[in-house]
Amino acid sequence: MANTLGIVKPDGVRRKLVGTVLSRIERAGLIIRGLKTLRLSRQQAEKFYAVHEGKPFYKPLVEFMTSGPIVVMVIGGHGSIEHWRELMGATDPAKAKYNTIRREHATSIEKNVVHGSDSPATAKSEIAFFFDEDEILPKE
Ligand code: 3AN
Repeated sequence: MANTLGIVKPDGVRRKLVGTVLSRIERAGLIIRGLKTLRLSRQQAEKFYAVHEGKPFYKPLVEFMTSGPIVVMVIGGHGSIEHWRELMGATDPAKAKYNTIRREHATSIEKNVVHGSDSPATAKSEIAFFFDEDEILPKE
């Protein structure tokens, strides 16, 4: 029952998709255990995406992620990591399955509305990046 980190990226907030994303998570039976709105500094975005440093999309990605507010959330529930990634769909919206958030709402591989951790280790470090322990609802 590990938690995962979800983000509504600046394009999603700008396009007023926060409610849609939260609603999909809840309808899927997952639980929102932590939630906040913030704007990443350049330094924070560079650190968050450090694994992509040196890739051609790294700089534009940092630009984009700092271009406006984001919503970060701790998502819990059975199989939350995989389940949230299924709801998001593939990174490239053109390759994402029908009825996924990215297929329905993303406008490009970069402006793809949402983020989700890809493994238990990543989930742990990404959650700690944004949330203190006491900002996360305990598991019941
Ligand atoms: P995901 O968010 O699906 O786990 P990652 O972690 O591989 O994807 O990539 C992080 C973010 O970097 C993506 N959400 C996307 O915004 C951007 N990105 C990844 N690959 C590309 C690419 N080939 N071109 C442009 N942006 C990319």
